[in-house]
This record gives sequence, C-alpha cells and structure tokens, in this order.
Amino acid sequence: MSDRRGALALSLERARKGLETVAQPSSSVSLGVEEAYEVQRELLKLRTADGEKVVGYKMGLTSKAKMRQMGVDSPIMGFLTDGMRLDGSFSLGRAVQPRIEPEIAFLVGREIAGPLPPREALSRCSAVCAALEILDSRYRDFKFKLEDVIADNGSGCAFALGPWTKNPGFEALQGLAVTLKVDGLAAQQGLSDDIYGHPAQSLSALSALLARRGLALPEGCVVLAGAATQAISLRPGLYEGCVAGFAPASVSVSA
Ligand code: 0L1
Ligand code: MG
Repeated sequence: MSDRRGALALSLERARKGLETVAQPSSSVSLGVEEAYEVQRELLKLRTADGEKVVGYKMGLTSKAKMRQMGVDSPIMGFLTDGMRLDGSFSLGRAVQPRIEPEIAFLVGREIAGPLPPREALSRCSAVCAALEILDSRYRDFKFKLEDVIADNGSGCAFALGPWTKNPGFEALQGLAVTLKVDGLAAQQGLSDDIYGHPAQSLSALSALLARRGLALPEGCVVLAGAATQAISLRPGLYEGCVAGFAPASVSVSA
C-alpha cells in the first residue's frame, strides 16, 4: 500500500466518523480511477479492522443524468457492510449531508464470477426487493470528481431493504415504476429502466468491475443496482422506496 492511498483512506474514514468533510483528493493530487479504487479498498480494510463485515456491493452513477453530470459513460461500484444496513430507522446525527434515493436490490443465490451478461448474472440471483440508499459525501457541498467519489465509496452511507421476493426474471423487471415517497407522498418518480437501461445490466457491469480486480459476488451477497431517480436531501420523516409489484423498503428518519 502506498502511503498516499493509506493516508487518503484514513482521512476519509476519520471524516466519516467525526462527521466532518475533507478536501477532495483531486484538488491536490491526480489519482486516476484505478488508484481511487485502491483507496476504496484501503477504506474497506479500515472498516473491517473495526469489526464491520462486507455484505454486498452498490452500483453508483447508473442513471444517464448522473453519468452526464460526471462526464462518464459507465457506473462505479462501492462496498456495503453490515454496519450500513438499516433496520427501519436512521438518525440524521449519523451523517453530514445525507441524501436518499430509491433502488432495486438483488440477492445472489449462486456465485457470480464475472464478467457475466445481464440475463445470466440475473439468473444467479434468488431474490429481488425494493431498496433505499442513503448517500453522504465526505466532501464539502457534495462536490467531487469521479476519482474522489470512487475513493469515498461512492458516497455510501446506509441502505434499507424491503422484503425479498423470488426473482421474477429479466422481462418482469423491465419498465417498473420506481417511486420515492416521503410521508406517503411521491417525491421522485422513475422507471427500473432508468437504472443503466435495466437493473440486470448494472449487475452485469458490477460483475465485470469485480472480475477485473479478481473478485466475485458470493452466494448471499446483496447488490444495490443503482438509483432510478435523483437523490433528495434527507429530513425527518417516513421514506419509502417503492417498486411496482414489490413491497416497499421503508426508513423512519429522526432529527
Ligand atoms: O449511488 C450513487 O449513485 C452515488 C454515486 C456517487 C455520486 C453521488 O453521490 O450522487
Ligand atoms: Mg445509489
């Protein structure tokens, strides 16, 4: 591990724990995407040394709008730990500038050692559910370049899952309405196709990103496929991530 990667990971982890923001690495060094993923890996080492366990992966920048904004044409990945999983509630005191977005999640039923095409990757998932992701950038004003946000684990903070439903297959996951509700009212609306064309396409891209680093998705692993709408700022209230045909994921947010 280079001192630089370790130092960047440590400053991001201290910022997360101390609820502070730090300067974007790109403001002083040129990292590049691969080195940014190495910083992310160092960050994960710090989290696992603290007792957290990896339970899955998240895909980010999966919508055309977010990709255009960042000037990229493919999504990014980050890790999910057991410490990030919510059991129905979230306190705003856990984050600096949290945002929330509705997603679709997969449960891997048989190892996905990529790169696998979308239908094949999806066929290895035993279950699907509606999900919510809470983002929290460790950079001031949520401003970053691509390598900054990769190093910062794709702004990952927390996630909530709805009840798992047996994987209904590729066609059944196409064109589904995805809604973010706040206190029962629709705040954002999109389609499952807004997740990189199809959520299974995002799963396939994740399998390729991991394979490039010698990693696979093990049985039991959770995958957040990506957001179908913009993320909105988090305030106290009841949030529901709804996907047509699935039971919602919900989180009650307190001050
Ligand atoms: O999950 C995501 O799409 C987040 C990717 C990073 C960019 C952001 O924080 O919006
Ligand atoms: Mg997300």
